[in-house]
Amino acid sequence: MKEKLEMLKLYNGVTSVCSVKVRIGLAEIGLDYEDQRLDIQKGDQFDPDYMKLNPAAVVPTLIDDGLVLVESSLILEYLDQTYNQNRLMPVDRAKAVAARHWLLRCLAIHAAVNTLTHSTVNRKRHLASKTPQEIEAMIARKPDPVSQMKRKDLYANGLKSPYVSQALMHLRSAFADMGKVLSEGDWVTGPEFGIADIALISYIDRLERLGFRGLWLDTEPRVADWLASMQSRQSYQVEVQSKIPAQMAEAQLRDGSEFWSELEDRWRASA
Ligand SMILES: N[C@@H](CCC(=O)N[C@@H](CS)C(=O)NCC(=O)O)C(=O)O
Repeated sequence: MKEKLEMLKLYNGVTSVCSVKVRIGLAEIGLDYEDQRLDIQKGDQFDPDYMKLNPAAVVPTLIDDGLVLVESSLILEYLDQTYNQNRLMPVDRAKAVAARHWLLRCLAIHAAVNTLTHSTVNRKRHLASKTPQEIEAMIARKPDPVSQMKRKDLYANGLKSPYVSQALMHLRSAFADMGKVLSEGDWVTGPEFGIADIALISYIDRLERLGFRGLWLDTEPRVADWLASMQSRQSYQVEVQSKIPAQMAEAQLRDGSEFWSELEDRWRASA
């Protein structure tokens, strides 16, 4: 196990799903960290100094003793390997592969949750508070032209965007697979809590915070039970529940719930 020479530094956003994922991982392992909070609504991620660390201009970024790490799933695995003797990774070969598969799937699941967040509450807020030119300028700051294209489409078309169809397809298969594995054990890779549970919690939690729990409640009730177990862990309470201001959480739920009926129609139509 590596000796920790200096405090880990985590650049993160308070509600950002991939930041939450790493913060929960740090708490589960029992690692302290220096909390470098970025306001991604304001655009702190585009600061040129920050972009030297994370050229994609996204959070999170972890600094460990001069080593710069990006990508939340990789950061989780690095922390487990370096400071936790791989205790969050299943020992069983097949279960370890399954855990890594979930870490990879997080890229698509992240994109899906990002789509549902931006096509609903974020779109509504930006359209209400910014001119079309301001929205265009905000999107133009994103370094990746494909991300720009996606964001433009979500703000133009909301839940009618084709990216929403893609998001629902990935979520449907993720929930079905979660339901299946959760019928075999309490956690995503079996009877032991592990890295795949930490990797997935923030995404499902965000959907619930948007008022979209109908995406799994009736069809995959085991996902709801798993989410409740995750939310009762101390790591979640400390790193999510107590850090997201109540007012912010209430506004997200109120705004998101307005879109549930339209989203539900799309969800049923795409089944
Ligand atoms: N695959 C990356 C995704 C990182 C990402 O997109 N982060 C979001 C917050 S969850 C972000 O920083 N967004 C800022 C923006 O879109 O400008 C990871 O898991 O770390």
